[in-house]
Amino acid sequence: MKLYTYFRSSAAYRVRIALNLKKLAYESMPRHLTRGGGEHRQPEYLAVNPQGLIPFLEDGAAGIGQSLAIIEYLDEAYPAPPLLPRAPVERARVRSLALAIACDIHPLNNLRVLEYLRGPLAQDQAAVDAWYRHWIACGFAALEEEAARAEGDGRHLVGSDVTIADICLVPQMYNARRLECDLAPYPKLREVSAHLEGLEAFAKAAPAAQPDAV
Ligand SMILES: N[C@@H](CCC(=O)N[C@@H](CS)C(=O)NCC(=O)O)C(=O)O
Repeated sequence: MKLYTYFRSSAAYRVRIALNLKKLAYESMPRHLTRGGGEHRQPEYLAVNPQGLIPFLEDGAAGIGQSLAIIEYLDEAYPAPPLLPRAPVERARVRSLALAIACDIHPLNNLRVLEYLRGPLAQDQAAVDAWYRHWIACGFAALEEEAARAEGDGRHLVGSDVTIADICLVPQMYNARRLECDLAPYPKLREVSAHLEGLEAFAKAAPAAQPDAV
């Protein structure tokens, strides 16, 4: 298996966690997101992934983009350990929390969005940082409330096993800390993330542990 990745990409971080949880070996194919205008924008990478985003997984002849599609593929093709609960309501709850992060928080703070704010919209760095923190705060406030209702055990967002919701949470917490967001209002999210970050599969997937970390 080959994973096109970038050490700081939180979407790739999700996939690295899933691969590690399932103990799947993979070759890391780093593509730097800012060097030379972004290696993910080069024709060579666009030929691999026309969406021009990181991550992208190759498993034999199959190529898959979009982190949640990749993770669900891995969960179906390599079922142990499962990353979704069995009960339909719990599966939906896990997906709802994962999507709240992957669709409603992360895209607003993606590199190309921040570049558009800085470039065509002529916003200074202070305004861009305020934008970033605003969308984290909006998303995390809802997630903290949801975490209280999701009946997690305090170490996982839902239930007592690692799920795709947890896999999305930890990289988003990493982003929030990197941008010095105030995390004091989210004790549940902090508690769950602190536990998960101590697990080997999460620690090995962390940005600082990647071969392309600079
Ligand atoms: N929804 C996509 C998001 C992928 C994505 O946006 N990746 C970021 C890195 S975390 C990226 O490639 N950004 C490049 C850019 O914004 O130019 C997924 O979950 O895989």
